[in-house]
Amino acid sequence: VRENLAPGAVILRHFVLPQARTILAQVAAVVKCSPFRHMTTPGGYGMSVAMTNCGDYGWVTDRQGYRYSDEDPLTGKPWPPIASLLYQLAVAAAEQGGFSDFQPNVCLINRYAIGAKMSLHQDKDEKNFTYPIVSMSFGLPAVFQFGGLSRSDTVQKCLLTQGDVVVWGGASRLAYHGILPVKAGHHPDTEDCRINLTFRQID
Ligand code: MD3
Ligand code: FE
Repeated sequence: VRENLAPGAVILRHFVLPQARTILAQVAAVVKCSPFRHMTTPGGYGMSVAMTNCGDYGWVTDRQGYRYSDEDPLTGKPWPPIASLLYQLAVAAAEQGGFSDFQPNVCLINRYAIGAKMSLHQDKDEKNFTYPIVSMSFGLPAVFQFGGLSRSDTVQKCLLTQGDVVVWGGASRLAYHGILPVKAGHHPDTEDCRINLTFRQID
């Protein structure tokens, strides 16, 4: 099921629902090597979302700033690789969204406990904005907000649930977006949290 959310943004509802439990097991394997951690923003705030990465690079933030790093600052080791199933599903989703040459080399993994949120922001730490970002959601539902190229533009809201995939490219690539605080609930596959994966290509 394919819906156009905004110019350049396509939601593929339940695109990875059949693979959800396998993907969550692959996330658990990543977390054994590179655990979830609450990173600090350059302004000194602890993020409510816990994060880790797999891939050639991972997105990190600390008092020095936001950046991509080829090693996990917590372990000093490279990030675990992107499992081939995950890679293939991200590439297939991008293709459905109209992006045929996507070779993601970063997968940022976000874990939202109940009450965790992500404030409105733009993703602009990547060099090349012609590549899309592919996101996959699992576990508890969350309200996703997305607006325009200015923080003050009006936002639309949409609910993201287990297995939903969104491809963000073209005119939507630099849109402001965020996640409202996750409401209390229980999901059989994640217990009491929401997991989001974002695939990026940063070369
Ligand atoms: C729209 N993550 O990791 S995914 C992020 O659910 C992030 O964890 C949210 O925003 C989450 O940066 C939202 C959907 C998403 C991801 C990237 C985008 C939407 C986007 C980039 C541009 C426009
Ligand atoms: Fe983002």
